[in-house]
Amino acid sequence: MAVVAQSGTPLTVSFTHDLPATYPDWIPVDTRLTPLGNEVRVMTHLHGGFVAGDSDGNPAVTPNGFGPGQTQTVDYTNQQPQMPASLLWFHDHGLGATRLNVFAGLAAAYILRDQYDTGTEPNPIGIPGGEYEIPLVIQDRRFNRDGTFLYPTSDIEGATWIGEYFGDTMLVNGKVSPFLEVEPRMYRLRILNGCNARILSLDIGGVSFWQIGAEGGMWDRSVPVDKLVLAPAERADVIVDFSRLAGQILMLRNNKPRPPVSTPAPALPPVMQIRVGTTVSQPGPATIPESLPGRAANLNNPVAIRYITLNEIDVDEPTWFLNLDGVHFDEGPVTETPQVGTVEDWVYVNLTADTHPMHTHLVTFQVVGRTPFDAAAYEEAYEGAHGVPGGIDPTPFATGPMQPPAPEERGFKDTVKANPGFFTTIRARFDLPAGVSPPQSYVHHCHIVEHEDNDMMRPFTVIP
Ligand SMILES: [Cu+2]
Repeated sequence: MAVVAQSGTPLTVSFTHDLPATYPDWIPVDTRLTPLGNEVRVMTHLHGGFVAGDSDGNPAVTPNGFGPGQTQTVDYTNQQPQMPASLLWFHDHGLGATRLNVFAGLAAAYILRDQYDTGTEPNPIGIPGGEYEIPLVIQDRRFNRDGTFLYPTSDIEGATWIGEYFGDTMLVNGKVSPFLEVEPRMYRLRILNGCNARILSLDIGGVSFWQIGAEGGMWDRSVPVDKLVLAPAERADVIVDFSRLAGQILMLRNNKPRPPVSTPAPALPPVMQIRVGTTVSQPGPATIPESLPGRAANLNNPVAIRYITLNEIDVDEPTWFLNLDGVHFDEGPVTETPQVGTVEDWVYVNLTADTHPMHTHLVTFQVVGRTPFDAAAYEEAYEGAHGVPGGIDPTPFATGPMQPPAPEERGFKDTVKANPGFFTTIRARFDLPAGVSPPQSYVHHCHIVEHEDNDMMRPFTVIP
């Protein structure tokens, strides 16, 4: 399903818990991580939403979530410019159980329109619309022989939680072995990586993509890209021209992402077959528009810089967990407290071996760049009980200049790949929606949902 809303028009939504009171056996809860054991507690988060803390669906505000028969009612502001025409998604965010609730199916698309991006054809932008605009939600899954979903348990004694869930079957919009029939003309594909942990690197065998936007909406111009490297929760809005491919059978394929992106995922190449027909029923746009009515991210004058470390502790032991700033999610005082209306730089200092897609609630951000550094030396200098604490500048350990963001990072984003061997700098303005007063509490976390659940997430509070 998808909710379609208008940018600028607020929406009130009620989510009612109509699920069983406790988890069935095929959803293996690790009761060390959940606030109420094996009870099903749901909480829906609008990913990319600019909303008040108590409409955000986050565990800093409602750590116990919502139980059977309870209703979570939220106000989605759809306010401009923070929520322009864009592809968002809403999904469960239950504390310690997000990976399981999303895996089991609590995720869907949320599409925002405006006067330019109307979703119809023709439109003022000159891009494909109507049935030629196709949202593609990609998720990998495993199955039992009876067709039910399989989520494995840990083989570490005393643990149920696993470090990452990787499927052996790709689903697009919930379909196994999907195919898409297209006409030989231009299409707009809106792709969301909805996997728990898999980083996708997508291509259509030499067919070019023209990317026109990402998480934070449309850009100011189109950018050619040959592959789409999307970590969990990242989105790409692309135009693909099938007009010279009439009669061909193509494959949307997933490849191993190139370094410095790093992931332990086993290979899973086939995503979706694309069958190009021979007749066009509606010609649509003839050219890819060069300029677009969106925006590039260009924030200035940060008033603060925060260093946030990414640590992985006791790998392959029963006490295995991940963290931000060397502390658990709810351990100690809230350390990230931006003042409302100010711009801050947040620096994600990756001390692990893999890429983590870091997601901030409330704000979309500019990717400033990634700086290579000697992670081992930094760690050795500052290591505490559970990794390196937050707040320590890694710049003295840099081994080269900051690398600029990739061309496909030109717009505002809500999820960024923090690659190993680098510290990654993002910049955001911490505004609050109209009529919402500070303090307001949110979270930021890794969007590998296994990591988020254990315990790579921290609260932050926007203060007066
Ligand atoms: Cu992670």
